[in-house]
Amino acid sequence: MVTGLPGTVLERDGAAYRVMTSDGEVRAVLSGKTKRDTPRVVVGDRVTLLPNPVGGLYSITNVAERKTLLERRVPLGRGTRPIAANIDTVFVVTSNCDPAPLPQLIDRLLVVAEANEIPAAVVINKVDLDAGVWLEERCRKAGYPVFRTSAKTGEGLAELRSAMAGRESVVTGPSGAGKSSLLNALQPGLTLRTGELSLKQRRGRNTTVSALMIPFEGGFLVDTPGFNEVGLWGIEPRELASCFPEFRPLIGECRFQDCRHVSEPGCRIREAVADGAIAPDRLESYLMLLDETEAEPKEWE
Ligand SMILES: Nc1nc2c(ncn2[C@@H]2O[C@H](COP(=O)(O)OP(=O)(O)O)[C@@H](O)[C@H]2O)c(=O)[nH]1
Ligand SMILES: [Mg+2]
Ligand SMILES: [Zn+2]
Repeated sequence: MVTGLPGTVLERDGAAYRVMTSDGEVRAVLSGKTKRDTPRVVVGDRVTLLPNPVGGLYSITNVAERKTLLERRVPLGRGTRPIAANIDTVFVVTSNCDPAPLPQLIDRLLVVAEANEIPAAVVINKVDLDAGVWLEERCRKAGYPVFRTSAKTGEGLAELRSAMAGRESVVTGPSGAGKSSLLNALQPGLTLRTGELSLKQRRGRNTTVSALMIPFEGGFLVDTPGFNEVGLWGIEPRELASCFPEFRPLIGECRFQDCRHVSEPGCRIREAVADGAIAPDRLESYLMLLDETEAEPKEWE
């Protein structure tokens, strides 16, 4: 009886996969059974490998149940496509200034994480340039853990490192916030593809867009081209409010069961905004994203 070798999928490589094991990196293909059970193995999948008796590629004989799954919705009724499995945290990196933070952009990324049921955290970088706390307070009030960092002075890097150590993370956020600088400060020499080219530019170049896992701090970074471009496709307008953690306890408490929290009387979420319990610009983000989800073409459903 041969016991399987556990591994973590790093990248798809044609018909094969690059898999990290305790014996180093190997290449593997799906066994016939795995192909039937889990036809779409993705980066982050925890797999069991058996060596091929005649040498060559390993065989993936089992895929462990996924803790989390980042999925992209596909138009025209073709359902969803898995992108990466077992992500522990999505870190949304923003800067306190230079460029000025865009709360609605941060909220959009947080909603994408929520819609995929992946825990999110906010990293506020460049605190050496601006030590202000309004953004931190706003994000904490919404229920998110916040890290304050400076890639320049090293402030807050130890806390960020321990939050990432041994775990699987996605780092996303607007261009110029300091993502590359932060990751490089943690692990010098690191290069990610993320954010270097937009999806449109990559498509124009006819290159494959697929996720990649990079060993990092005893865990992994998921380099998924354009996490923000995973977008809000397929989020139902009525599930949007539940993607705002501080709204969740109030959903169902409004006078109307189908309250959209736009202008209905007896809306508990709008009352909470008026009372100062919910930040007004969080409601603004919700309303902006609601418009977007309601405007989506529906033919793919
Ligand atoms: N003062 C200061 N500048 C920073 C910090 N982090 C990044 N930068 C600068 O901000 C610019 C954008 O950083 P970069 O890492 O390329 O951002 P990315 O687009 O999010 O990857 C660069 O000029 C960095 O040197 C920081 O914590 N403090
Ligand atoms: Mg960068
Ligand atoms: Zn309401």
